[in-house]
Amino acid sequence: MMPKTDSKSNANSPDKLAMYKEMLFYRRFEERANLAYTKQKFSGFLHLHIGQEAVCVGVQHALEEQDYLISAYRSHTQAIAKGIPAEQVLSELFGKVTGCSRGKGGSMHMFSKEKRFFGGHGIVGAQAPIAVGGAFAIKYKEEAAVMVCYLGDAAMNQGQVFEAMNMAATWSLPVLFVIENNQYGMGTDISRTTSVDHLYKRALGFDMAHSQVDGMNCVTVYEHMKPTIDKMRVDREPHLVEVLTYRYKGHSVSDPATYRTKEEVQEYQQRDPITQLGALLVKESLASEDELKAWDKEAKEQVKAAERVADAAPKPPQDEVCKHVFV
Ligand SMILES: Cc1ncc(C[n+]2csc(CCOP(=O)(O)OP(=O)(O)O)c2C)c(N)n1
Ligand SMILES: [Mg+2]
Repeated sequence: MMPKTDSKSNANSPDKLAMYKEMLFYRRFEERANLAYTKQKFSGFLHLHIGQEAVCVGVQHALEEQDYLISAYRSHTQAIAKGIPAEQVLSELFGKVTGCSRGKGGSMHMFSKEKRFFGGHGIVGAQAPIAVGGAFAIKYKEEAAVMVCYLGDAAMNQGQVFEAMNMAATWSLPVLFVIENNQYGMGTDISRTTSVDHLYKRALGFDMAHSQVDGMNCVTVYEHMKPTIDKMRVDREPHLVEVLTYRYKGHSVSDPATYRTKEEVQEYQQRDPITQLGALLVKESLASEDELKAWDKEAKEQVKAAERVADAAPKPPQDEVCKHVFV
């Protein structure tokens, strides 16, 4: 029904074929979600991750099943990568009872306790203190896991993120802060809101390990994350990685993204993570052009199949309305 992210990659030989197919699937998934939105199959918010696929896949290949992940609202594909079936993510978008949050969370609130995916958070930066709490639990229970906390560049200016990072560093908690620097917080360029030129420098204030990586290249992301995470499993210290990436679409479906130039978008598209890895596969004779085309067709069919499941699923019954809510 859909590709399952396997973690067979190791530092010497990343599973490039799996990475390629997964990125392709996520691209087609997001395009289909966008199409479904324009057909008014669902409403509310929709933030797409198109252009940022290499981050999600590169990180996931460096993780193990016991690891935890928490994110913001641009997280459909991160949820699938962590093991939530694509049809459950689509069902959640469509408000169906079979959605991973029983159809009550929608686009911004994917969740699975079983798959250790702790959201989907709509409040910018809100996932950081939760990640640190989760990392404390990992340490307290002596689990061999790490907590990955995705944050956007704009989230790096939220007060609670500073507090969370300070606590993670002070208490030596195994949380990996992955900053997806796509240069914009909604329509605002990062340089207009942020004092530092590189976001990894923020870690200096907490004496926290830090690094930076090209987020347009999946293999590079993986090769950076794997030793970083492996080290964290041993030393149980936090780490901040700034990942340089780019979103091709607007902030959400209602944003025409007029605050940036066409040339800027094209510049990144020339380094498209899927095209880049496809070219590498062909160059290394791991795949032919025909195979790349066939996999694209396959990915589109897999997404359509997931959509059929979501379409056929029922809406939550009326008596569900007041269940699993605080107030
Ligand atoms: C506390 C808070 N302030 C403002 C908002 C409105 N808001 C939603 S997304 C967003 C931009 C966040 O950008 P970034 O962290 O860079 O993530 P990206 O959207 O680029 O993935 C803002 C300001 C919010 N949801 N929460
Ligand atoms: Mg951003």
